[in-house]
Amino acid sequence: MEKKKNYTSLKKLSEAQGLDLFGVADINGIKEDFLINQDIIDRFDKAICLGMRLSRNVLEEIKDKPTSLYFHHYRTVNMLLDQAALRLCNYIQKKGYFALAIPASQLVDWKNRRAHLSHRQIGFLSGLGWIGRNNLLVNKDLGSQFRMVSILTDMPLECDKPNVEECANCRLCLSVCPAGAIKEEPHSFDYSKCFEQLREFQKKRSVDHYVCGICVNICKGESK
Ligand code: B12
Ligand code: SF4
Ligand code: SF4
Repeated sequence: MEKKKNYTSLKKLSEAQGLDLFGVADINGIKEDFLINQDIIDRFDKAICLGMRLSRNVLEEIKDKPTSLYFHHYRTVNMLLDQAALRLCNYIQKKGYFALAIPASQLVDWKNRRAHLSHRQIGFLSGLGWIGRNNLLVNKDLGSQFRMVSILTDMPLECDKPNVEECANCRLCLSVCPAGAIKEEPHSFDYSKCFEQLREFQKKRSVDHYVCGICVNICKGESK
């Protein structure tokens, strides 16, 4: 009863801030891989994943390279996600539990290009979508057109179940990737080719950061 009540209150709080996706994952069994100090990570057994949709009009301006509108949008959505996560953390802490927001986009291991944890993995475990051929989390309604943030907590909460859907017959993203990084099987995705392409965009000053958005634009989901 308490778990359901807490779940509903947090979901309402996230919706009130304009967020589109909410899910909770059981992280026992995966938290050892997080790049977070052991004494801190021991406190948590769940992760809340929040998702915010991206603007269709901003994405549609992307043809063969990232645009400055997309770069601005990317930063704005990250900021909104980080702020929403912080508000949820404060709410949880006031209720007497631990909570830690993991930044929407921050690297802690530059050599291996890893963050504190993978929002894709948390999003998958909290039932927000499946890992697509484009290596992104794909939601039934939003496709890949959303960004995420996660919050670690020990608050009693119902946990969601992973999604069993998949890309099935869709192959739209395979032909649009300028780097040829997207393959038939999600696990064959070529990180190096993708990263080289993003560096190339940055070098040519298309945008001043490692963004692209081409595979995000093509993966629209059902809410077209
Ligand atoms: C570093 C990084 C990059 C690096 C890539 C390095 C890397 N190894 O991921 C670079 C700069 C190249 C990059 C590129 C992009 N990124 Co990036 N990136 C990140 C960041 C900051 C960290 C990722 C990380 O730590 N990876 C470490 C590895 C171990 O984890 P992972 O690859 O994320 O997860 C894999 C495993 O966990 C496994 N897995 C887990 N569960 C399951 C279940 C099943 C069934 C399967 C098969 C696999 C599986 O599959 C996952 C996907 O391969 C995250 C934010 C975050 N904290 O998660 C954003 C993030 C992944 N990026 C994102 C996006 C959108 C992009 C770009 C489109 C750029 C842009 N904004 O225009 C491209 C897309 C590239 C692509 N198609 O994958 C979004 C993805 C949103 C979504 N809907 O999925 C994230 C989550 C940021 C956010 N806050 O939303 N990124
Ligand atoms: S565009 Fe189609 S094939 Fe590519 S990730 Fe999205 S649903 Fe999967
Ligand atoms: S982000 Fe760009 S280069 Fe990387 S997989 Fe998507 S379309 Fe290809």
